[in-house]
Amino acid sequence: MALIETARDGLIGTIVLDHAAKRNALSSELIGEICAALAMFRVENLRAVVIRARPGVKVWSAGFNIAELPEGHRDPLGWDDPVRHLVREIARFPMPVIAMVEGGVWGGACEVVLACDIIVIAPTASFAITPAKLSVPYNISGMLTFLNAAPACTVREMAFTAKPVDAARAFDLGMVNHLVPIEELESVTYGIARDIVANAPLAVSVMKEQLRILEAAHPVSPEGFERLQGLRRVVYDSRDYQEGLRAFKEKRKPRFEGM
Ligand code: YZS
Repeated sequence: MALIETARDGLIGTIVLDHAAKRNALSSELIGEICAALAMFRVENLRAVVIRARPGVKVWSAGFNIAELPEGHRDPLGWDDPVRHLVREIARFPMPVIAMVEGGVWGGACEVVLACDIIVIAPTASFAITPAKLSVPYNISGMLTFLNAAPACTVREMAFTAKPVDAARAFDLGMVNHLVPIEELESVTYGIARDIVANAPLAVSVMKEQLRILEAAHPVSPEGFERLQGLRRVVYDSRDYQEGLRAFKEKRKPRFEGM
């Protein structure tokens, strides 16, 4: 695989993000490779999976591949977009998926990490929710991932400011399971994976699925759902959305007008 590496140690599988040149931006190609690796691990009946980047990275992942966002008048983060696929694959993977994180985690990658079952981070990790930087209408199930992972007031602050939350704060807020010194990142992560695979796989798998269903149990009326979609459309139909994409490609600050 060109953009990731995979490894196995007993019943534990590892996926290493390995596209440093693009800061592990979540292109459809990279996500396709992660999903293929998860599918392979599923067939091999592995009982825990670790998703990580190469040791020492400054950026764990720069988020959605901005070059692939549609130019306008089309939902950029619809049901079929690659990040949504990946989040669903992680949630539906029958065994726990552990994110092992050092470095910055941006936008869609922040959602991917928060969708993992267990998160272990080093002091260099940071997390940013970035749609307001680009004028992107984040999608509804993605907002739910954030709300399930952090207190609502934290999600608001992160979404409205788009500023990264550092490792210590992420840990204090309960967004991640463990914050450990960099030298212990691997031993703690794989120690948790070994504890999991020593347990009864059917019970673990069923509890994961129970929790997934319960976390998603937020009924929305048809009218409420249509309003949520309509609100998003205001953003992706706007000039600001096109300006956000153009500014990123031209490597300049965007000039947003609110329309
Ligand atoms: O110029 P080249 O070809 O070398 O490519 C550059 C960047 O353009 C590319 N790159 C990306 N390409 C596509 N999508 C991205 N998200 C992305 N991020 C980076 O990687 C090459 C190296 O980037 P540099 O900027 O030179 O690297 P560096 O100086 O180390 O800075 C790293 C960061 C991560 C700080 C910087 O690349 C950055 O600010 N990237 C954008 C971070 C971001 O805003 N991500 C959110 C993407 N949006 C989403 O996930 C959602 C759609 S949303 O917006 O709704 O949250």
